[in-house]
Order: sequence, then C-alpha cells, then structure tokens
Amino acid sequence: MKDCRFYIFLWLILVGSQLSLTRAATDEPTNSQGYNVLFIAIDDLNDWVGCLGGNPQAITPNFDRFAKHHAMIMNKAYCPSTVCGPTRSALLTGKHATNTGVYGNRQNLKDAPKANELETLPEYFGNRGYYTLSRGKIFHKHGDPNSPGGVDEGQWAFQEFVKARGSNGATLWEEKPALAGLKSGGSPFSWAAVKGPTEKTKDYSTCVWAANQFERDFDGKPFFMAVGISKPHLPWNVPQEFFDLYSLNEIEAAPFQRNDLDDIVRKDGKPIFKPTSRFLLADGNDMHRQANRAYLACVSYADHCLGVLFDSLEKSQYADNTIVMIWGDHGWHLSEKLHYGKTGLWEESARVPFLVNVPGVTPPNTQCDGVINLIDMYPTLLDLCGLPPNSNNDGRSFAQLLENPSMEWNFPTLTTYQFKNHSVTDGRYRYTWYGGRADGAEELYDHDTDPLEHLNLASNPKYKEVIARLQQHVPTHHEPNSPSNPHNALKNSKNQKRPKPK
Ligand SMILES: [Ca+2]
Ligand SMILES: [Ca+2]
Repeated sequence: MKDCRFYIFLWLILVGSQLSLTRAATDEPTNSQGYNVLFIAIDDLNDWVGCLGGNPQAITPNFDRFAKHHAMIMNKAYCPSTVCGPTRSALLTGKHATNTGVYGNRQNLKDAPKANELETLPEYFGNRGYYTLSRGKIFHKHGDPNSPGGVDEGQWAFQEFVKARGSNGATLWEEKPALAGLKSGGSPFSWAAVKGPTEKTKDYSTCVWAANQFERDFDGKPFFMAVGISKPHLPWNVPQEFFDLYSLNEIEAAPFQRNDLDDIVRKDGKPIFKPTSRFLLADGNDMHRQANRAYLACVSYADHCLGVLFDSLEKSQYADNTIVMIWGDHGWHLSEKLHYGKTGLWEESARVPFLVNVPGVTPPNTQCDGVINLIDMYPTLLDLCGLPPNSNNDGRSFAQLLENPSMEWNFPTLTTYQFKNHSVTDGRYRYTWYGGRADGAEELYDHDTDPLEHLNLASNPKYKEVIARLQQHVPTHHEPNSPSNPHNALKNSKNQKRPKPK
C-alpha cells in the first residue's frame, strides 16, 4: 500500500511537471499568465562575443552577464540565408527562399507572389491578442513610395513602429582602405572612430527606447517587442571609447589558409572562388589587425547598448514572464576563406549567435548543441506562447529542446544563398551544393576533425554515404526569383512604383 501511494505521488509529480511545462502551450496568453516576447536582431554579428567563444579577445560584459544569469546558448544555430534580406524574409514569413523566391537583398517579400500574403511573425502575434511594437532593423529595408519616407522597413507588421534615429558625431579618425575595388556592391569597407557621444548614437537610442517600454503596460495585453541593433554591420563607425578597448599592437587577427579555396572546384577542376576585393585590400595594406579591431569595437558597442536594455528588463515587472531571443541574421567572415563579409555557404557565414531565455524553462548558463535554424524561431515562439501553429511555417519548433537541451535532436538544417545553392549541416558534417553557381559543384567538411573547414572531402569516395544522407535535405523545388526592386535600398525611391503582384 505504501508503494502504491508512492507511485501515485510520483505520478502526480510527473503529471504536474508536464502540465507546468505545457501550460504556456494551452492557455490563452494574458499579461499575467502568458509570455511576452523580446525579439532582438543584431545585424551582421558573428560569434565574436565573449560567452560564445568565437574570439577570446572580445569584450562583451553585458552579453556574458545575460548568458550567465539568464540565457541558454544555442551553439549550433544557423541562418536560412547568408545575407540580410532573404534571411530576414525567411525567418519572418516562416518560409525558405526556395518556397518564396526571395533570394536576394533587392527582393522585397511584399513584391513576391508567394510571400506577400503570408502572415509574418509579428503580424501573427498582433492578430492573436498581442501588442506588437518595434524599433530598429527587423525587416530588410527597401525603397517604397507607398510608405512614409519612401522606405519600407516592415512598419506595416507592427501596431507601433518607431523609426531608429541617432547621430554618430564627427569622425575622429578613419582608416579607409582604397574603396575603388568595391564599387560592385555591398557596404563600404571602412571604419572610423566617431566623436559620439555614445548616448546619441542609433543603437544606444534604440536600446533606451526599448528599456523605457518595460515601464509601461500594453492595454492589458502581452507584448511582442522587436528590437533591431545595427552594429556590427559596416561601416564600422563607433565612438572612440570602443576602439580604445582594444590595443592594436596586441590584437591577434583571425587565422586563414592562403590556399584554402583551391580545393573548391567545378567539375572541370577550375576553382569556383577567389579572394574577395575586401580581403585583397586588407591583405595588400596589411590591415587585418585593424579590421579585426574595428569589428570587435562594434561588437563591444552593441554589447554596451544592449546592457541598458538588459538592466531595465531585469528590474522590470516583465523580468519573469518575457521570452528573450537574441539572434544575428547570418555570420561574418573576417579573412577566413579569404573573405570579409557574408554570402558564403561556409560555417563562418551560416552559423549565427543565438541566446534564449524562456523563464521557467531554459536553465541559465547552459549550452545546447542541438542544430536549429532561425526559421525555426517562428513555430517555436508560437509553441511557447500557446498560439496555434501556422501551417505555412517551414521550420520546426525547438521548444522541447529548450526544456531538455541534451535530448536527441537529429534534424539537419538548410542554408541557401541565391538560386539553387544550398548547404546542409547536421552539426558534424557540412555538405554544400552549388546547383546555381557552379553546375553542381560540392563541398563536404567534417567538423570533428576540421572545425575551420579547410579540407574539402566531397570527392573522397569514403564519404559517399554521408553525402547521400545530407543530400536528402537539399530542396528539390526552387521557386523562381521574385521581382527585384531596382533600388537596393532607398535611393530615388520616390520615383519608383512598386509593381503590382501578378
Ligand atoms: Ca545582416
Ligand atoms: Ca580548403
């Protein structure tokens, strides 16, 4: 009898714990019971953050403190695409580029017939009882004469949208490698110390705005707040104090192999890639250390701004019922693969920083090696907040993984760059297929023996089965490119009419 009571007692505990874990998934969200969501995007941040371990020189006390006291770090988080526009379009619509045709920065999801009617993540929350608000870059910006200022930055997706503003002050000094080689596109490869003051700069102002929101209420509703941080996106112009954190003489530049691209070849044996113009500028001018320091200065600046937000949240009424997801939109190379920037399908481009706090669920100061994708955030947040699943979502909820970070989690994930180029990783191997760029050329890397992806194993017959297994995750459907906005972002947008979707 005693045994029987014990088992009933045990059963009650188990049922109780199950109920508490799934409570959020069944209750209607309210401000007192359900979760709020703080969704923080950091533009072009890689893993050069203290607690993420990508560069031990990084000085990021606020990230580190947040991780120590509140966050789980997802070590194997990947982006759906390795450039701003398509990765954000995918994670916000919940659909991969292969299903929407939004493959590049010039393609506004609102012009894409397969994307323009999808309910985006903030809209989904806003249409189901949440108060939604935003400041800073969440959606990619496009020229648009039909919206205030001629800029479509996704303001339509939020109930309250505040344009990011700020002033950097005068430039104090600038190290600018000759920009002549960079006219073909992308942001200027330049960096400068600016006068500030830091308190007037854009990201700081954005974080003060966000910090102030924790002192208000939202008409009795839970909130979904999206905050976009713009650094470390180029140009690397931040106040002098952040450059001063790093001594140029002591900076160790990231390692790279000069012949690293030689084993990535077409079927005729010719190399697919060559060093980028930014790499040649930094290399030719012996400026790798300067470039590394400038990026680190921007990371420390972003960390400083986020500290304001973390402090305010910690002290607020929302500290214990707000899910925080902090993510970078794609990785960034600093000389690895003879490349400065994004757009690769290598680990340095595809892997993103990802910190998450789900109060009562994620244990703080922990790390998880389960493979996830930013496109999984949409279904995961619905799951955690008890909203109905969206059948249009391509991603998979990883809510279970947050409860149990060491569970079996075997879901290889996809990163795409432009039409028909894909990379799949299962956390150990990375398989890449250039169906669009180089007639089906391939790469395979084994991270157990080669974490920096130096040795391309794709032509080694020993790995035939590994390749066949990962190939199953390469999409077979490729939606054609959606219409391109001829104006990369904002220039002359007043004269442009957005083409009506067919
Ligand atoms: Ca970006
Ligand atoms: Ca190589």
